[in-house]
Amino acid sequence: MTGEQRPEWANPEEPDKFSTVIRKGKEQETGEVTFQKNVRFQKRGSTEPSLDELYEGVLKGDRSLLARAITLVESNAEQHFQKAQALLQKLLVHSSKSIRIGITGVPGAGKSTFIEAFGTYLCELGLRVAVLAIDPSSKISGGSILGDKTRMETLARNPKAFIRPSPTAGKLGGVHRKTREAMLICEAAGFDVILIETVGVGQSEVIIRDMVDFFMLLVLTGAGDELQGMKKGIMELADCLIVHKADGTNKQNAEKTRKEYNRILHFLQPATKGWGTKAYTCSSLTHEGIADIWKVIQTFETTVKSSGVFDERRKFQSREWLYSMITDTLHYHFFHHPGVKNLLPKYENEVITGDVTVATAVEKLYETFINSNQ
Ligand SMILES: Nc1nc2c(ncn2[C@@H]2O[C@H](COP(=O)(O)OP(=O)(O)OP(=O)(O)O)[C@@H](O)[C@H]2O)c(=O)[nH]1
Ligand SMILES: [Mg+2]
Repeated sequence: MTGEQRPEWANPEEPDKFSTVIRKGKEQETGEVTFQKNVRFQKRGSTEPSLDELYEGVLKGDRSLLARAITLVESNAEQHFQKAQALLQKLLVHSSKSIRIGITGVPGAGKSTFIEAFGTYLCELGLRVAVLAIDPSSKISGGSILGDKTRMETLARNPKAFIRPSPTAGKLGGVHRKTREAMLICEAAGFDVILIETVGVGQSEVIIRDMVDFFMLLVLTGAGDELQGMKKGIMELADCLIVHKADGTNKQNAEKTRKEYNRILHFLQPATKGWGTKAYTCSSLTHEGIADIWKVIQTFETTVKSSGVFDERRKFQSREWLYSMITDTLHYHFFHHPGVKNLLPKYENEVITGDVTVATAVEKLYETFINSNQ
């Protein structure tokens, strides 16, 4: 560690994520230690890359600038919002040709290990792979499911790959907006495959389904009862089911489970028009089945592109994104409106005590919001 630096173990690709700066104190005659005021902010501000530097850097696939561009769109600071949107606007024309793949499954299903094996395989084929994550629990835990970059050690070191831990929700839109925007940036940077991991805890599958072209569900071997208990809704979102950890003594069982899933899938509504969702087995330890899964995805891509379903889905997703951002923006501005903030506790109280109806309270708050916005 030197002078006024971040410690060497801070990630150089994500300097903004590490807020501590070690600085020498100034010895005064009294012996007290004081700190130079504002130096840290001046220093950080002056090293912030300009819009053009970020734009050029992303297009060139410069990993450090790519990471900083994503940090910018993930920032919850209001002054970064405009710059981030200007960057995205410039990059938008460059985003299009990658395939977006969503991966879900219960905790411990082996998603991270699968991404490590699958991503590495794709890199060996010469493809560039970006891994993003949506962590629905991060709001509560503050953690990140890809904090376990260690599970993806090989992939993280691969120059053809880029791994980004999940963003945390903030006031300027939730993790969904940030993940979508990070995805656009990765596409502009020329990544061929975008893998998005989310832990399957219910609602997150629907959100991720709305962002990707192909959606896979990782499941484990289990008794018939467990299969029946699995939510039909989740299976109906998937374009393929993978019975994972099909290795060693578990291999035979995995094959049996695959057949059982296929029987159930036969009666379900397929997630994508013109595509029959099927179950496959795979092991991320032995890598058996990994190549076949990529073949399935390629067949899927050809099928849905020629039928027009691929384009149709992307258009639908853009429209959905527009509406969800409108909702986010209105929500943000409404709850940050000074008048609303001021009156809300009063109306909340009156609604609880039964002095005012909910509809009246909403109408009054809405009037306050509208009147001062005119
Ligand atoms: N036998 C076997 N074990 C596996 C395989 N893939 C993953 N595992 C093990 O399963 C455990 C969980 O793997 P992870 O990749 O962390 O699972 P995850 O779904 O990402 O878990 P969360 O991030 O907590 O939701 C680890 O101990 C892995 O070593 C596999 O193909 N075969
Ligand atoms: Mg994981």
